[in-house]
Amino acid sequence: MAVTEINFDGIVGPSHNYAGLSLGNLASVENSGAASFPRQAALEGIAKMRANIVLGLQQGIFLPHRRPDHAWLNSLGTSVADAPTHIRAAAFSASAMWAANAATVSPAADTVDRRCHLTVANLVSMPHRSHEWPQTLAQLQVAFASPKFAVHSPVPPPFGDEGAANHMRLCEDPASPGVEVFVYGRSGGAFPARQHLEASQAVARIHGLDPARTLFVEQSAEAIAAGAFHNDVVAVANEGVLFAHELAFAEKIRFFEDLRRLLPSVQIIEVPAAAVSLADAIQSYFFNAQLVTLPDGAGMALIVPGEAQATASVSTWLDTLIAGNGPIRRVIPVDVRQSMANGGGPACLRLRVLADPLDIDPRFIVDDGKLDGIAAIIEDNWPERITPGDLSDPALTAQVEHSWLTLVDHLQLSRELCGDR
Ligand code: SUG
Repeated sequence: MAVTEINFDGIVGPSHNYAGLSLGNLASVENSGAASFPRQAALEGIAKMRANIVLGLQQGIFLPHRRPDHAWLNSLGTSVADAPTHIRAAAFSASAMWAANAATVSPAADTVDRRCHLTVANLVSMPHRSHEWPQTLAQLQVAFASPKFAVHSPVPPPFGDEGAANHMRLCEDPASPGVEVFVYGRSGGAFPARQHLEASQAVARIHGLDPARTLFVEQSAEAIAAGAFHNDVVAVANEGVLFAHELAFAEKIRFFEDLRRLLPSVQIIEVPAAAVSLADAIQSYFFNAQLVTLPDGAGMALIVPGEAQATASVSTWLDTLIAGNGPIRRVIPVDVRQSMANGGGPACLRLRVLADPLDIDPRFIVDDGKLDGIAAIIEDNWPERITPGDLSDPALTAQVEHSWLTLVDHLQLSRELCGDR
């Protein structure tokens, strides 16, 4: 098989709930305390993967993390029964489902040793995400064990790294060296800037990127203040196309000049604030789309959350985009409502890796038949509904743990993922 883009989606874990843990993520805060539907959430994710397979795209999975995270609670001197409410909720969070935050990926064509490099994100800015990295690292080490890959531990705190959600790669064609763009935030606003410049620079060095083809771009303070807690809430790139909101970047003119110098063929599709306000962009999440290249020269498709078309300004703009005959030929809505209510759209749920699928551990690659088996386990085991108060109920802990073990066993990953954590 040839090198191709594989989207690895995080399967939504059985403890998916709305505890309002992410300051600066408007949906997470607004839905705090609401009832969640983990089974429905996970099945929505499976349906999204199936739709991508139908489009002819390669699909991979990452497993939910083992929750509650007893090891993390122990390291804080507490337990599920005794922990303060917000710490217990952090130990239960299913936030590893947002695979765009799992790692930053540099394809082999961009790196000095011609291996595909992955650096696990430390996610230190948010306590509930800061304990994801050990289990993410364990999975990536299994999935990408081939010498074609180099999997790195996270950059050390206090430098916040949120992975691919703040990283874009543009290129002439996927197999030739690209331009890697790292977007960081500057601290000091009302909401935390979760991606730090120092972390982005460290990842670029660790991956052996060519400094001449690597850009560090500041996210606009306005975007962060409006709720764009990651760049992928206001911009997305694919091959030679950058699709971004007008107010996404602090120094847009310089960024676009650098990009055009390094990649003269780049097509920049900017959405003016006059057409779609930042508030509408963030509320509808339409930049948090998967911008994918369809097989057989059918152009690109923008896989958007269903909410995008329900927002009048966005829907009008998308109609104009398609009518304009540009590189994006189709807009495809998907229903990931349960994830959206915690601030995660279609793009958050996946990590893109440019590689030969045959170089990846097959247990992490899926087709429709394999998704049938996973969906059956979700149907039979995942809790139907959770309210934050349920997190202290031992019966929920037992169900969440049993559900996870059943899936891991089914995928034959118990040996690797059921260590002594
Ligand atoms: O880190 N939500 C996630 C959403 C991540 C979206 N990812 C990307 N944009 N790539 C976050 O803010 C909410 C959890 C809670 O409130 O319980 C949460 O973690």
